[in-house]
Amino acid sequence: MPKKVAELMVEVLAGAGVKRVYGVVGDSLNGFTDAIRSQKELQWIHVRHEEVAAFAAGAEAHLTEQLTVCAGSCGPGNLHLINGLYDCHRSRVPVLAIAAQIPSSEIGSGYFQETHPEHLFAQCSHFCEVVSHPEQMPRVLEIAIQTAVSRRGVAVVVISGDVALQAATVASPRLHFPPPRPTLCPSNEEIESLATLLNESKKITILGGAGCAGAHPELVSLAGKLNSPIVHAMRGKEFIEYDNPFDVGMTGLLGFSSGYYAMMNCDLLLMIGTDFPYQQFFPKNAKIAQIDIRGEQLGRRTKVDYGFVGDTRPTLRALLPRLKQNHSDKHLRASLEHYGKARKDLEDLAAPGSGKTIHPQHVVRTLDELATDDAIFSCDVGTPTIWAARYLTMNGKRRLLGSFNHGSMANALPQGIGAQVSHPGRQVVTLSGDGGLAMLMGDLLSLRQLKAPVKIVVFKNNSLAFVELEMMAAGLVDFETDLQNPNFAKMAEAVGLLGLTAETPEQVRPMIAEALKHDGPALLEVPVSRQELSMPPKITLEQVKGFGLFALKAVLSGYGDKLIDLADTNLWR
Ligand SMILES: Cc1cc2nc3c(=O)[nH]c(=O)nc-3n(C[C@H](O)[C@H](O)[C@H](O)COP(=O)(O)OP(=O)(O)OC[C@H]3O[C@@H](n4cnc5c(N)ncnc54)[C@H](O)[C@@H]3O)c2cc1C
Ligand SMILES: Cc1ncc(C[n+]2csc(CCOP(=O)(O)OP(=O)(O)O)c2C)c(N)n1
Ligand SMILES: [Mg+2]
Repeated sequence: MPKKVAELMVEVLAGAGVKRVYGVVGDSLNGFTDAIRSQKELQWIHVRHEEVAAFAAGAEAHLTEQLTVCAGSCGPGNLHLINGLYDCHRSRVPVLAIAAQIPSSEIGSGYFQETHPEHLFAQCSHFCEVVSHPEQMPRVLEIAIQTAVSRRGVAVVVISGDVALQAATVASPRLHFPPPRPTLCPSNEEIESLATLLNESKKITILGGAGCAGAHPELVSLAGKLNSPIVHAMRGKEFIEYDNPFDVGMTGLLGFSSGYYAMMNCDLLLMIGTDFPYQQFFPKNAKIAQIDIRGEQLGRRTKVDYGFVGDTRPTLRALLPRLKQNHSDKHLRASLEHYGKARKDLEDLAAPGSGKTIHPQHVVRTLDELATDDAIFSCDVGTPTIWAARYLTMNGKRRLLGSFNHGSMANALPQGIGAQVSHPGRQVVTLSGDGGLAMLMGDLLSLRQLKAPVKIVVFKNNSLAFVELEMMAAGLVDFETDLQNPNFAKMAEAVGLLGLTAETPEQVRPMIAEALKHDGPALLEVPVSRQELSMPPKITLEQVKGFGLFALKAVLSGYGDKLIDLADTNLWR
């Protein structure tokens, strides 16, 4: 029997090191899923919504740095992948999507379930092509894989079910090499000029991001030579913050005032592997140098005076021997002192709370203390992102997943699924919003079916609280942010999970411990206070005006107490 195109596809994927395909089956995918069924190297991970498949594949790709695959059947099936794929693409993780297409003879007729995935996915992929003839396989799939891996991001292969079932014309995969790992470093002259610049500057601050992964010792040595504080962007948290005597926290709305001031008070800002997006947090008068592996990233967020293309680790290795010790540590000491104060204020906010009020900060602080040394966390977009940024401690083994660049709600549970399935022995914990969990709640069912012992902590503030914050900051009265929630713990029990509720501050610790200890998936809901907004590190006139305006409206609406609470706990600290 000649090999079918679908069988060849599976062989190519397995040869490229793919372990899992996340998705939902469907007629147009039958050839592909049947080819998976009849072999052992690739596993099909059955979820309940294709968006979850894409997020889960992205989480696996982020954690393993390996190509991961998701798949959807024709029309609505693969259309559901789209938001998750956007997230993968913007996070630059190598994910391949197989988008099945309607029968090839019907394309263009407005047939049942007809869409044009090559148009739909064009914006969220580096490569998106249709296979309409068996002779295109495996070449098109191999180009897709190479593109996803080398450009880091999404590639999409669109294929009709009937084409996948045809006889392959090529017998086996064409590519037989491991993923290339070139060393990318600025030229000697460029390194020399960067060294001169750094040697001549005294007040230097480093802003590091996710592109510093794998270069922790070099980064810390660099800061030691330059006596410079290190500020990190959110996606750099897991790679930069730990064991780092130069760490002064994050900047941005969710950051620390210390991160903000360290950047604003320097003479030279050195950006390394970061695409920190918020322009208003960059210094206006300092010189700025930027190192990034992608030339197109240079100057994307701020003016840049010196731009270098290089991989962080080899670049810093080439740079370090050329650097002189900076003997002035005033800037560093001031920044560290400031950080100490900002941290202490945040720790005070993590107090257990009184009566029945549970502070979300306390929940995350406790979770941070009780979770294992190599736990994998995911946090929903919304206030859980704030608590994760501020209260989860990274240590080089723990990992943190979020939808940080795309900013999509409902990411935490799907990413938790991908993390757990690909790392069966590790503790996986989601910080889920009550809005975020509800958005893709169907996949709670997958936890049981996949025997994935993910622990879900639900921050039940009965609100879309982050948007409430945004509305208040804009001087608006909050509108349609209320959530009428079910009893999530009972619901979890009904679908076969352990369901727990921490009703008082005293119950938080024992309940988290119980959930973490449970040998299976567990959901812990915690009713948390609704107005625990975070402190913007810099209060601009615009923000004060916004809050002031809100105060007026809020009082008129009878919300005055909320605002006092907000000002007390956050803004003026
Ligand atoms: C609700 C919400 C609020 C947020 N608030 C904040 C906030 O207050 N502060 C904050 O910091 N973030 C915040 N974020 C996250 C923010 O949107 C960005 O995702 C984040 O700042 C980007 O972090 P990064 O620069 O580390 O990562 P990325 O944006 O992924 O950038 C990484 C950069 O490194 C480069 N790179 C990759 N590999 C290498 C390598 N080997 N060598 C050199 N360069 C490399 C890439 O080309 C890229 O330019 C928030 C997100 C959400 C959802
Ligand atoms: C898919 C999607 N829809 C809407 C938004 C806008 N948004 C950002 S945060 C948020 C509220 C999140 O609510 P919840 O999950 O309950 O977290 P909370 O902020 O209440 O802790 C909304 C609606 C978004 N980012 N993504
Ligand atoms: Mg909420």
